[in-house]
Amino acid sequence: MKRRDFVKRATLSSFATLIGAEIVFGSNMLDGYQPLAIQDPDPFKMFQKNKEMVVLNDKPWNIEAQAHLLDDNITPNSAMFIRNNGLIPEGIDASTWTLTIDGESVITQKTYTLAELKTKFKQYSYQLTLECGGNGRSEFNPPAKGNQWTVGAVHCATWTGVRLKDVLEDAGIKEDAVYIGYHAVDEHLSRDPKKEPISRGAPMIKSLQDETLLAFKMNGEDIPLAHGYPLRLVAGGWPASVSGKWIERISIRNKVHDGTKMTGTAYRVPCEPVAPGETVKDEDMCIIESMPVKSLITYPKTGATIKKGKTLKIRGHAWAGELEVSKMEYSIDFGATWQICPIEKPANRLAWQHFSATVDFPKKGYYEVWARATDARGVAQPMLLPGWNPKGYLNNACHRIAIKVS
Ligand SMILES: Nc1nc2c(c(=O)[nH]1)N[C@H]1C(S)=C(S)[C@@H](COP(=O)(O)O)O[C@H]1N2
Ligand SMILES: [Mo]
Repeated sequence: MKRRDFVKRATLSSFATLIGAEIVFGSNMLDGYQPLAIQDPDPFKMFQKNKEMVVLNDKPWNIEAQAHLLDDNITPNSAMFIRNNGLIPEGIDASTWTLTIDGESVITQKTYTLAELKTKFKQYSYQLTLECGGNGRSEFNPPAKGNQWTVGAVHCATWTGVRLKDVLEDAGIKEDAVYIGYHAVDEHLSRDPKKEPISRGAPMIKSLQDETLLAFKMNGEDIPLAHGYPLRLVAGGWPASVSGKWIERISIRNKVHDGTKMTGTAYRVPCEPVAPGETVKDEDMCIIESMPVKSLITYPKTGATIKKGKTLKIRGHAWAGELEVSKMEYSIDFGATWQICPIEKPANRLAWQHFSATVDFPKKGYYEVWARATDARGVAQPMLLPGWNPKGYLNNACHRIAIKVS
């Protein structure tokens, strides 16, 4: 009963903030009623996104970037894709927020306020590539259900927080620990409080990495609400679904975490390649871990026209999950020949790397520029769609842009 009242009051005040005025008779509104003024909200204003971002779904909110919007080395909020499985929480009060560490494999269950986290543990900042496991899903055939991401479900912002490792070790990790699982406060679409929209996690080896943070800042400011304010797990290089937003509890598990979206076809792919459309048995599916090598041409925007005799500067980013990108190439002849282009070192481990090149075109006409990255183990991006899987994950095919020389 208490929580219900609280939610209602908090909702009223967040409605008022969105509308920009007090809702005078707001206490008469039935729980769940949405004032007309926000029934059709402007997502670009609400989330402070660039107007060229593409809304894929509004219930829940899923919004993606276009390649040219991701040109910055450090992605600003305005170009960061939003991926939600449930409803963005309302009325969050950071001053009363707590994080609990529990689970079968915790030595002492502990609860920390945000202030305690910030003062008790050393703070670190890392730039981290977070890509949705379903980025590129729109190209799979037979089509995969889910948000039809094209290329824009990736970002690389700077996150500041404390190491998950330091917090877990403070509570104490039993020897039988295998995995961590996160629990967040976003509501299931059904609004059934017993259901979690998502509760994923990572093996201990990833959880204890230096770069795996419990973050409270993004690009030097409070994390925007849609990206996990006031506390977010960030695990760069792995499917971004591991990076739980609005985290209130982390369980140290003595088995692989079995929360919502850890099983079945969710964020899992066939352990061995299968034919397109094939049904795959549960026990033949494996959890996605490090993301594959990939790159994006962020300048110019596809469709650009240049004058004959002029060279074209291209640039973009490349990333490879846990690995570094060691080679970057581009092709202007549909992949028949490839030119090497310089690739910078990452700002830190798990940050994307920048490439640029000056391209010459032999004559007037239509061209495509294709980009191909190779990781430190020598694995290159495929030119065409990689292995089909039931939910359309891990499409790391080469990115292409169209260019006309006139
Ligand atoms: N609590 C919570 N965390 C979440 C999600 C969610 O729905 N709820 N979505 C996950 C998925 S699938 C992705 S791809 C990333 C997206 O992060 P972003 O919205 O900050 O870009 O958040 C992850 N963390
Ligand atoms: Mo995702």
